[in-house]
Amino acid sequence: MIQEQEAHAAEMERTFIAIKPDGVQRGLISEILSRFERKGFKLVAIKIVVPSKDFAGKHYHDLKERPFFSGLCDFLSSGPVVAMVWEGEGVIRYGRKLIGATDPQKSVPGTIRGDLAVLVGRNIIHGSDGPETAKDEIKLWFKQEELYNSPSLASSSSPSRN
Ligand code: IDP
Ligand code: MG
Repeated sequence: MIQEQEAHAAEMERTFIAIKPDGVQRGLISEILSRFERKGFKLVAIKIVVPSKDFAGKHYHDLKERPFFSGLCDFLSSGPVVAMVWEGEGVIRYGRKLIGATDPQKSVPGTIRGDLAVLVGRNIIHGSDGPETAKDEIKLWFKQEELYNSPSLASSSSPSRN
């Protein structure tokens, strides 16, 4: 049983979430964090970074043929970004639900973009769109040692958490 739990923890799903410069500038950090936290997802890494334009281009590499690519990279590198890794069952797909559609005009009320944004170019938050992207983006933004790993259940000699 303990082994099963450990294996489960080791494979726990993770996603990369970033509050873009517009979200930080508008003072929406705690609002966004609280939506993920209240849902029950676990924050395993967080830092503030101002990415270079080159780094922003790596992050958005799949969009490099799009007409808005350069402007998008300029924007992502225009100020502080809150880069995070969130963990939990179904966090990749459900994180996208919490975020809402790419275009805030099409995001339903109740979602982050639906409630807090108006323009597609200023949609305040990024979330990985699938397991492969999540893995790649976590690796791009974080070193392994920056990610919190829960202590092993088996080796824990601390008092019961009940
Ligand atoms: P996503 O952020 O919902 O995953 P993507 O299609 O991956 O959406 O696009 C990345 C980002 O590029 C969007 O969040 C948005 O800020 C920007 N973007 C997407 N489409 C447009 C557009 O048509 N005009 C301007 N910016 C766009
Ligand atoms: Mg995307």
